[in-house]
Amino acid sequence: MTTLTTTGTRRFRRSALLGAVVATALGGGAILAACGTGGQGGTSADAGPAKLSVADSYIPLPPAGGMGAGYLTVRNDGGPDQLVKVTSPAAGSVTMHRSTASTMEQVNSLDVPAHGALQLARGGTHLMIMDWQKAPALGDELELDLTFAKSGTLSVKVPVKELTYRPGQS
Ligand SMILES: [Cu+2]
Repeated sequence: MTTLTTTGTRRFRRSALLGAVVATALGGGAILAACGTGGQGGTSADAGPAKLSVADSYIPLPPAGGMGAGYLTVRNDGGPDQLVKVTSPAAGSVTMHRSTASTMEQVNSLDVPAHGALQLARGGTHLMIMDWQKAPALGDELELDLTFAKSGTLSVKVPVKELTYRPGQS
């Protein structure tokens, strides 16, 4: 039955992800530590509150029952902040990933630079979404709740687009 196939696929994908998490624990310590100290550095030049907005968000249509990716840009017209958690009522698991040359690793936070932008885009930093409540379809708008260290939680509706979609296309 289809249900069994789906479960099998999901279990396989999840263990692949766990592998990535273990790899992060072994090799990513320096990166996480660097993020932590970056947040505490307290550069006085940009001490004001962050002013965040989200643009160009989309989720390429995931394969049935499969893992999806999420892309978006967090613009910031104020002081520095950090994206520390992402959740969704539409999915059981949303994690932040950073792509490296050969693989990708899970990260606990992503810097939103002062008067700059945090970009989650193809080939780079992205969201990994699993355990959908209901298989996403083209045209769906799925809620993502982005929690920032200083600014609290920002909820955005993210459209599901074709697999080949790039921002700027209609
Ligand atoms: Cu990933």
